[in-house]
Amino acid sequence: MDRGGSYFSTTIPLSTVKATTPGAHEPDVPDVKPTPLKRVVSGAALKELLAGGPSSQAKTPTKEDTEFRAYAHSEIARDAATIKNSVVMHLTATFLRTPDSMDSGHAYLASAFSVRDRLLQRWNLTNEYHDKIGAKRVYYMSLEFLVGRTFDNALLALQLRDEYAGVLGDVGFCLEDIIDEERDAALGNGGLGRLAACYVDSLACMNYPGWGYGLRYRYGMFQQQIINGYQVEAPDCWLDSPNPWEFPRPDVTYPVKFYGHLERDAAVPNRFKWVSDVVYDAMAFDMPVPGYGTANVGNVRLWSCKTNGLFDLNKFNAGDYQGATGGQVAAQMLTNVLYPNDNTNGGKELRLRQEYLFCSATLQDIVARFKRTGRPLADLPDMAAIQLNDTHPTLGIPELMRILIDDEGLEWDAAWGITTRTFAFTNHTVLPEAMEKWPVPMMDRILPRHMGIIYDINMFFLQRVEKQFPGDRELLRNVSVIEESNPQQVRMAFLACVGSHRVNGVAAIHSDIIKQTIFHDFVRVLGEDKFTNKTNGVAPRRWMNECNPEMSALITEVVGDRSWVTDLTKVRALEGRAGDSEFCRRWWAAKQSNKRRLAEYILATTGIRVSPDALFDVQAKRIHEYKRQLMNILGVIYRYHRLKQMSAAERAQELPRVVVFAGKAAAGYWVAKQAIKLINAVAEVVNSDAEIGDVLKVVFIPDYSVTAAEHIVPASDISQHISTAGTEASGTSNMKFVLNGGIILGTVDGANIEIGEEIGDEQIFFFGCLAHEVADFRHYLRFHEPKPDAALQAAFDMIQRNTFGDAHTFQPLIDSILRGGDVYLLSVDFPSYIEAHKAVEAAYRQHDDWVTKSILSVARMAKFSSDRAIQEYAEEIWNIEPVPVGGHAV
Ligand code: NBG
Repeated sequence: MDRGGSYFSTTIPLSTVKATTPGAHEPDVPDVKPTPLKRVVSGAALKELLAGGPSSQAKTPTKEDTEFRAYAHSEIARDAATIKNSVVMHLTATFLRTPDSMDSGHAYLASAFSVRDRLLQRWNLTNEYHDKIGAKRVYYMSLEFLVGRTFDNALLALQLRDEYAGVLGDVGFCLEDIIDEERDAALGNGGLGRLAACYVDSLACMNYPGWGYGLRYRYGMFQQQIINGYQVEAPDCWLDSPNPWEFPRPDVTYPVKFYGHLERDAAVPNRFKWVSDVVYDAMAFDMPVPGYGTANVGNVRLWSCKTNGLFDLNKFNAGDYQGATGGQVAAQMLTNVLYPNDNTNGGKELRLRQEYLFCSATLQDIVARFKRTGRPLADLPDMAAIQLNDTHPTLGIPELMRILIDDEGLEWDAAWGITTRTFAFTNHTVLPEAMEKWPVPMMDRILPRHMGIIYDINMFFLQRVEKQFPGDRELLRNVSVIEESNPQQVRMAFLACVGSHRVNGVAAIHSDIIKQTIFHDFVRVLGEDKFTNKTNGVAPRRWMNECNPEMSALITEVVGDRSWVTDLTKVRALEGRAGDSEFCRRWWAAKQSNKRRLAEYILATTGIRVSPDALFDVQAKRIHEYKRQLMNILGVIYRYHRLKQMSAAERAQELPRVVVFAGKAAAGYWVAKQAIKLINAVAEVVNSDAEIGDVLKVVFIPDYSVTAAEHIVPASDISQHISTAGTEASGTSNMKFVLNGGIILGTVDGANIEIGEEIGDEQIFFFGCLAHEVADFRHYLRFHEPKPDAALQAAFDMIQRNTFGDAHTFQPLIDSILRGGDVYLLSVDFPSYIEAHKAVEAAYRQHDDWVTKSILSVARMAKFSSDRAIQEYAEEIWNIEPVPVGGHAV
């Protein structure tokens, strides 16, 4: 059975999730500067306290606890002189510079290292405290953390931005320029990795004991250059200069085995010894995660494959210099590069080894930390919850089984009980091409012990299914972790589902779809309760407070303080001002100023001059067929066609528009890269057409990144989220754009639906077919030629007349619609897409109403805070509680 094809063959009811009101998890963060607290516990006293303090179960603060908290406050003083001293100290002692020879690069590094000192101090206290009271922790395992920059975020979290601006100003530097010296940590592709970054931010801000675990890639997401209109990839050597935001931990290093053979332990059934010569070292680097308005600092522990011990002196002495370093090179390869794929699964052997290195080091570390508590292994699920961010970390399940059985000597059933109570799994996609599967022979060769464990997991599971549904062989085949293809494949999503106690999707519609498609049979076997929804969210710290200072100031004014930064329900207060014309004027002024900033950024990055008075229409996300950038640019071409047919007087009546694209295509994704070429070809022609002028401008901003998004997101009037219904699991940029007062033009898909429910139909422009109609349309288009409407045909004609260069270059894009079955239904949705654009224009011309829409949207976005999402995970899946260290206001 072709499971991929069946994903879309069921009827999907639209979301009916109601608004949730996040609890008041975070106390108000006062604007006033706290007076420096005195250190009340000496280092020795602290040691004593740690040795004999409250029992590991105690949660009510004791006197010692209180002292401990006071100690947490006794940190490095916050006055200008101390800050200056610490910056100068790092400048001279860490970077061998003097204040006279300081350039902005070193000003950044010295300042960043001085901020890091504060974070590391809090990091230590947080972890000591959480260990001390025996807090249960969540471990968020993700192969991607798309963090972006940290400096500004840390300054805001520590509430030291003004102080650093002052100190740097005194020595002739502007803080904004210094902030620009930082390179993004681009350890992720797109939404999945950025979600992980928002989630660790929320964990820290909400005082939840929790760590992220991932890999420290030497090369992050490639840098995108646009040459002759084409995407060209260059390596992202982000670690070439010192990285202040990580702390190397050579003391935290684990051996990780590959290949080899198994030796059965005759005495204990199910127990094996895995013998192998290929052993690499995974070494930890800790990235502190600043918590806004709290003393808690979170952590992301990233593994780097270490090369020590792999230098072969014998080969070197024999003159084989390459051979001598061969082991080192092979080890480094494992954490050299982030796989730059988004929603695809290359199935490469190196990727499997990368995943295993990650899982093995992480599970060894978690078990070692647990064992330090002295509690029996059966208690592991009471102390640790592990969340699998998609299937990439699924090998953690057999790895924990291996550790418990082979290293710790547990029986299978006991180990399985512990494992399934510890793990939970988030699915992020329904796209068949993204479903991870590994050929059994490959897995068997690289990880022989894990292949055996997976076979056993599957056998026990299928025995249970057989008992429950006797004789239903099709069901057995459908739910088997091993796909009976040639060669057989391990289905990682099924393994994750069987080995976890909860499975969740990332938006209401998505969670419904997975229950009806990929996990349909599992719902029958394992029960509906195992499957749940956790709609994504975004961090208001970065995606409003940091990236949009002017609107943030207005929100603070209306709310009365900055408490909304950690409690987004407070932005509701804006509703009361949506009809206040003076407030609307100021709101619009903030939007205009963001648009001016983006116009400058566009000029700097592309050389194109755009008018901030035009409507800014943005689509910024990974370039993928299902996201339909092609539909957007065909719409632009149609607009251009119409403009060309108008008289000058008619054109003067048109609403000026700047269409902004940004995003990267996977290096091997040819069709997506052709779409980039088409966008740039159209931009070149349209932007230099004197007749058109400012009425239409088309811009492709190169090298989309978190930092680029921080410029782009606050400046949109509308943003496009136009995936074929049922294909975008959630989307998170849709949330960011609306939170920043932009309006969505989108399909009835992913989180667009819930955003619409929250902010109201008047605030969102929906178009296109519904998810439950997609299968029928696809079926029809497999057997009938698509019928482009006049508008789409006009766009095709313009391309085919060589308006944008040689038409042959773009014919495959047109063919994907006319001859390739139009899988993403562009021809079906195009007419309603054009109508939706008209509706947007009409609404934008009603200026006052438009501004009201913008304010009301922001006012109603509380649900889409990552704090709400994390609180749901914490309460409903992880069973963890906030454990604040030393109060909150520092
Ligand atoms: C992506 C989805 C998005 C979703 C993010 C975060 C993958 C595999 N999935 O719709 O495409 O917002 O995950 O959940 O990258």
